[in-house]
Amino acid sequence: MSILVLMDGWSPAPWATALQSVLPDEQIVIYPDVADRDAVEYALVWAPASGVLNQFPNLKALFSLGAGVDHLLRDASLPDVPIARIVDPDLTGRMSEWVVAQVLLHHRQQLRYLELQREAVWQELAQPAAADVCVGVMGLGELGRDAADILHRLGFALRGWSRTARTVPHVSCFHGADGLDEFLCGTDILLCLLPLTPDTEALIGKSVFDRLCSDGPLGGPVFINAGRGRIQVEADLVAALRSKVLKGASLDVFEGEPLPQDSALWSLDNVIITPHAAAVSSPRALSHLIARQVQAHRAGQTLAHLVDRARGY
Ligand code: NDP
Ligand code: OXD
Repeated sequence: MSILVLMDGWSPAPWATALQSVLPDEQIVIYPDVADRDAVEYALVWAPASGVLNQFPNLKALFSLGAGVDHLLRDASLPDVPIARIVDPDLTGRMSEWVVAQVLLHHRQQLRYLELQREAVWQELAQPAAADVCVGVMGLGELGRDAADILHRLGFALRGWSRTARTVPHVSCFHGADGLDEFLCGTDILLCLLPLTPDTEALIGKSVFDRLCSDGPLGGPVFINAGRGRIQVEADLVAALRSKVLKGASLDVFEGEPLPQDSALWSLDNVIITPHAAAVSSPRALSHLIARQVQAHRAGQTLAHLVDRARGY
């Protein structure tokens, strides 16, 4: 019996090493060097090519090595076994660090201060209080709720938007298509921590940007996305940033990754770009979660953090 490590774009060796150290009695194999495909019971995966997982007839469960599972669900021939995703304090903490850094960079007008610094200009900018700035969090899941909690402690006002009705401390909650308008019109900084599903694909474009609070204390709304790139319509995003419908943006995810060299986003001076690095999955930290999951499943228990395929996340 063996556990497969299969990934595209990530290095599998650190995952195999970390997993072997916490599951010393298990046989860990790395795709494509798999002598006995029938022996594979569990697979740790990131962005497998469509059809590959179908080659393992005795799979019992799949572990997405990210919180998102769009990289798996796009495979129409995915084996019909439970899929568990990453929910872990290490990943959540990394995402909240990135979110807080980006919110503060825009709130404290750091892009403008850097321009002034380059011109050797000593000039203080008017600074609104955090309490006068509303961060609207799209996606009140594991990551959205943690980010909201920390932003609340920094003093920001908070709104949240989810698919179903949620109650989150210190967050004015809205949900569904009916709640979107009211959510957006009071939002100064729009933070996307949504999963990519058929319902969220291309959700954030011109009509969303136009509905954000245009007369807020920052002098224009800001868009921050660490959810998935295909949730944003990049042509609309570029137009909104050029026309100053949006004052600025921080983007970790893109319609196509790596972001193409010729993307207009690279050259806009009101945009901060990171290369899908907001919350990396750490083999050392996450191997413990995977080991607990494998042990629980072998003991006949239900896996934690299961994905609902019909919902898409
Ligand atoms: P969760 O599944 O815990 O939360 C998802 C949230 O999105 C829920 O609140 C859900 O609503 C909401 N949602 C889903 N579909 C819709 C919809 N159609 N309309 C409104 N709200 C919707 O996910 P996580 O918080 O763990 O992760 C979120 C995403 O972050 C991941 O799917 C991944 O794409 C991205 N990510 C990016 C990383 C990076 O490095 N850039 C790293 C890790 C994750 P409800 O509460 O009603 O179910
Ligand atoms: C994830 C990611 O989904 O890294 O965890 O994008």
